[in-house]
Amino acid sequence: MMQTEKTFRTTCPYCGVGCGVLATRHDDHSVTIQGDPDHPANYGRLCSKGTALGETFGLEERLLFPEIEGQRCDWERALRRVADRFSQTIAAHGPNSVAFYVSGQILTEDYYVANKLMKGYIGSANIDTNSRLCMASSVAGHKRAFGSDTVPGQYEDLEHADLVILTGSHLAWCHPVLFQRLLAARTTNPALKIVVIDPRRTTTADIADLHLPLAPDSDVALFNGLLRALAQAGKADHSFIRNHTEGLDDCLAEANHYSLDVTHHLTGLSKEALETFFDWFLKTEKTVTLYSQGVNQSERGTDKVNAILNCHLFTGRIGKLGMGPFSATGQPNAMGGREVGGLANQLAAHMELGNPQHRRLVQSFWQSPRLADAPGLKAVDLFKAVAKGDVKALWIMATNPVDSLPDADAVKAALQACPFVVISDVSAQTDSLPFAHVKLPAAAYGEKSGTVTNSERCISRQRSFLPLPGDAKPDWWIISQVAQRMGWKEAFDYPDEAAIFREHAALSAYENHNTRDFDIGALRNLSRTAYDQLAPVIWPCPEKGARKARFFADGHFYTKTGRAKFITTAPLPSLNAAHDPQHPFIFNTGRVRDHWHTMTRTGQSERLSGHYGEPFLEIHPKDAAALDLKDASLTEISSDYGHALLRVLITERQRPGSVFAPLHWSAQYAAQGRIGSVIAPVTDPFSGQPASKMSPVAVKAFAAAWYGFAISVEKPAQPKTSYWALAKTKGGWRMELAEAQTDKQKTRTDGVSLMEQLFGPDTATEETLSYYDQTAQLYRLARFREHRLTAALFLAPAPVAVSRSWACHSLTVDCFSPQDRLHFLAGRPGSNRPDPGQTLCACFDVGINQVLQAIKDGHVHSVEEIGQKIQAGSNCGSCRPELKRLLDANTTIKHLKSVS
Ligand SMILES: Nc1nc2c(c(=O)[nH]1)N[C@H]1C(S)=C(S)[C@@H](COP(=O)(O)OP(=O)(O)OC[C@H]3O[C@@H](n4cnc5c(=O)[nH]c(N)nc54)[C@H](O)[C@@H]3O)O[C@H]1N2
Ligand SMILES: Nc1nc2c(c(=O)[nH]1)N[C@H]1C(S)=C(S)[C@@H](COP(=O)(O)OP(=O)(O)OC[C@H]3O[C@@H](n4cnc5c(=O)[nH]c(N)nc54)[C@H](O)[C@@H]3O)O[C@H]1N2
Ligand code: SF4
Ligand SMILES: [Mo]
Repeated sequence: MMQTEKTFRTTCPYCGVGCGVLATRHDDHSVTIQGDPDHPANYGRLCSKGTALGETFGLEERLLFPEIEGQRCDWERALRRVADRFSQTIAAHGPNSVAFYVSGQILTEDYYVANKLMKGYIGSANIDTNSRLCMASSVAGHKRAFGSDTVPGQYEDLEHADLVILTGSHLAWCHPVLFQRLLAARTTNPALKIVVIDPRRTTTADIADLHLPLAPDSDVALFNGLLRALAQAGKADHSFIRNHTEGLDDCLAEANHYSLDVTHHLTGLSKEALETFFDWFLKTEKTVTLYSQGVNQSERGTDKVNAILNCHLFTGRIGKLGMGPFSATGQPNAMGGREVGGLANQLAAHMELGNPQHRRLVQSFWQSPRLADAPGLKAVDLFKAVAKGDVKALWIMATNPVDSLPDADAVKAALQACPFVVISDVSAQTDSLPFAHVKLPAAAYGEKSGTVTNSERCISRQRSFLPLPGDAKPDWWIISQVAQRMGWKEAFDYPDEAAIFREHAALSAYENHNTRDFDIGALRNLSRTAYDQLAPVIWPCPEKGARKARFFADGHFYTKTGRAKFITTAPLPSLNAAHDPQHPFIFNTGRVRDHWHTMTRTGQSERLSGHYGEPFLEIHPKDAAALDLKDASLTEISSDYGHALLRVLITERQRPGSVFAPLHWSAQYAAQGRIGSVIAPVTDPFSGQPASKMSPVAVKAFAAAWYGFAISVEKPAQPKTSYWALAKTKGGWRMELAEAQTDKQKTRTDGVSLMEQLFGPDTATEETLSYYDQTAQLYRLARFREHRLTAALFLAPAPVAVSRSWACHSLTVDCFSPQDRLHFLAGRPGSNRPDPGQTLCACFDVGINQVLQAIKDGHVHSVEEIGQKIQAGSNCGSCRPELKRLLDANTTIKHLKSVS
């Protein structure tokens, strides 16, 4: 057979680290993924999500054909319908009656044409993006201080710093390769200190020299306190402040209120901890402050950003190697979206909607019939306008607002009421799609081609290495075709994505003359071949003149005066959840290591579904005890907006009074796991970014009549029970279940009927065995086909106590002997099938019990040795903090035992 195996150089589609990937397509259509050793973001490293990319290329869940009102149709009809309905709506109600809601997960070329169509041709700025939920506060903070949305930092700064402050960032899980670079830097430079500022003790905090578990949303007070301490210690960089900044006096006057006592009082941090933090910052020139959603997603997110920037400006620690503020972006193309001006209050190429000169320039470059002249609606307001009927036609691309926006049930209702909704997605199964009048199948990662920009402003190519399946088409093509059918043929007649990129690059340079930070003029004439071969490049890269090595090193900023601005930041009056007796807990939300947002892709990977199999709520032991919540039971959280049903995870990592849940579980994977419905639609006044980390909620125990656990080879149907959560596992699927307490007793027939609800009636070739323990009320059913297990269901009055990993593993066993069947029904692993335990290392599929066994056997004494002996932690490294914790806990116990 002819060998057609081929390796493609591309970029990871998940987080903003933007790692280079080598994708090798094999003759059997499988794809293997490796880190690209030559990419400057990762130099060959990948994390668990990147490593498992090969498991997400299946077509089972893909949206492959356009649909109108649920009926498959050809592209011409679908495009025509979208174009006609948008044109008619605009003709009848004006340009602001339509809107696009797009995403940091489309490519720069897609984003550029969407923004051009809305702002330059439709003539409205009603295009906003999920970046509003993500980076908007950083954008607003940068603009206030620098006059431009410039991220001055670069990854290599982490390697040259002596102090790295991670605030509102769970780097180990959310930017794992950057985290690895940081750990490697500490190995080379043992003097490097790491401070983690996060109300939760995360696994990122485990590696910190100092963890500051501040009170939620008290960051402004903390950094104001730091600014005061810097001033008092005489740490001002006077020449930098005098020559390159303004506004310090007012800013300092405010900061001076934050004495150690006041800061201690507001942040809840001990004075010793504060003094240590201040002291390290005072003494360390090479300091990087890296921040993410704990900073941005807040009612005072923009002020938090500026409070950080103030401290760096004050000390002149900006624009130089090994120092500076650094906002770590979330999505793979969050930065590209900012470059094309994808937010409702921006114009293209880092130009301003509010600047008439910029508007003239963009319009003359586009030669467009009109140009939006006022900011459009920001995400939360956009959906409110949809609900009110002001926006009558909405096109959603590459984002799932029914899950990810706050007050998500209101978003559902808005979409339900909207006369015309178009959704472009790669998945046929998202929570938003049922509301679409027209569904458009987009090309997915691996099929699409274009560019993305990562957190350090590095533009990299995503290259296609898989054929387009079904009728799927790239997003830029879909948007351009609609634009052409709306009457703008010439302006959107792009032969390919390279042509769009050239136009984007040319606009960035157009009459720029170093007045705008974003300039990639050197790339404006790339041929198709040069575009295809484009190596990763960090902007700016102007066509003429020297390329700036670093922004702000020369003291030049993009404000009117050319000076950076100190911004006076005072905490807003607090939302103060603790004072709402109906909702006494603060609800903090975020991410887990192995899932990506609403799980449309990572949910398909068995390896990535092993770390956490269901939605959960972290709660402090004291709070759990007061509420009579037992570990592994279920809990209901509720707010004025909605409620969710989650598994209880009791942990001291959580602050008393706060609870935490991940945002990932959609209605595709859990009955009531959509936590977006619980979040209050409170936004930052400057950025419009929702405060997704701080909603007041009530927490109570869920009274269950019974709990269940099921596994199956085929995907089970969604049952009608109060609780269920579905996850992929090796050989099939697993599901957790529970039903609310009723008067009805659990009976045998309930088990059989639930089994049938989930898996259908058993076929002639299948045999169902059951086991019933009347006293303990345990009920177990298992279905076999020949020697293999096809499905099983365990029911009990308390959370089902069988090992999940062992049960799941049974799906892959070739030969079930009669004795194995009995063992299985008894819920116990046979001695020939040890239980690996919960997945700890997703890269090599190593379970917690395997690690514990290796420790117990005395084979391993360090994280490195665990890697050498059983591979865990030796690839992406994001489980290393968890390995270290296991090692510490278990070697200490052993040591104590041997002493006693
Ligand atoms: N595994 C994984 N990685 C991802 C993603 C994913 O879905 N999964 N998504 C990507 C995207 S789009 C984004 S935006 C990034 C997000 O990356 P991060 O911002 O690092 O992740 P989060 O978990 O949202 O939140 C970070 C931390 O902020 C803390 N926090 C909450 N409130 C406060 C506060 O008041 N002050 C401070 N200082 N901290 C607080 C939370 O406890 C949490 O640990 O991750 C990216 N990477
Ligand atoms: N409570 C709470 N809510 C949050 C957050 C939080 O921390 N807490 N974080 C917020 C943040 S930072 C973010 S970034 C958002 C993320 O939230 P979303 O953007 O809603 O989440 P995703 O699951 O990434 O949605 C992307 C969708 O695009 C589809 N898709 C993937 N690739 C393509 C493509 O190439 N083209 C098209 N057309 N579709 C594609 C996927 O199948 C999926 O349906 O969530 C926000 N919401
Ligand atoms: S850190 Fe992981 S998810 Fe982020 S880009 Fe790199 S491989 Fe992808
Ligand atoms: Mo994000």
